Amino acid sequence: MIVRHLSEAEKGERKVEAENWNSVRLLLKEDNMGFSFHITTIYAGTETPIWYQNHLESVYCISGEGEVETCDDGKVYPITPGMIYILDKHDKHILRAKTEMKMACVFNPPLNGKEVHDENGVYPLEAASVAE
Ligand code: 9YT
Repeated sequence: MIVRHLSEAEKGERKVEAENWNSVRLLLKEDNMGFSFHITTIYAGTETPIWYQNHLESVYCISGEGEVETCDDGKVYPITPGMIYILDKHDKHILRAKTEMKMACVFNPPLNGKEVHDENGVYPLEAASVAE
């Protein structure tokens, strides 16, 4: 069994910083679980375009408030604690945080831990192999 704690993980390399968010990657590809699990903090007042063309992601809101808009149909879904959105179609979307939001995120395939979004809001699959 593997045991980790957020308060320890966020002190080291598991914490990745981007302009609008940071993410503590508690479970990664190297753990061989077939998915990765992250606690992501989205900064208040930010708007982030995201399109995971190579990954499926589920995002559960632990705290904070915001909204997510799916680009294909312009639908806007409020985000509140307890809400989960599941990007089962590699949905292109825009994530807006009204307050700081804490999210639990699961990725399939798993991230290797180094990824930050490229200019299209994408994690290239190649990033995984480069870091291996
Ligand atoms: C909700 C979301 O996708 N935020 C971007 C960061 C991502 N969750 C990650 O890399 O952990």
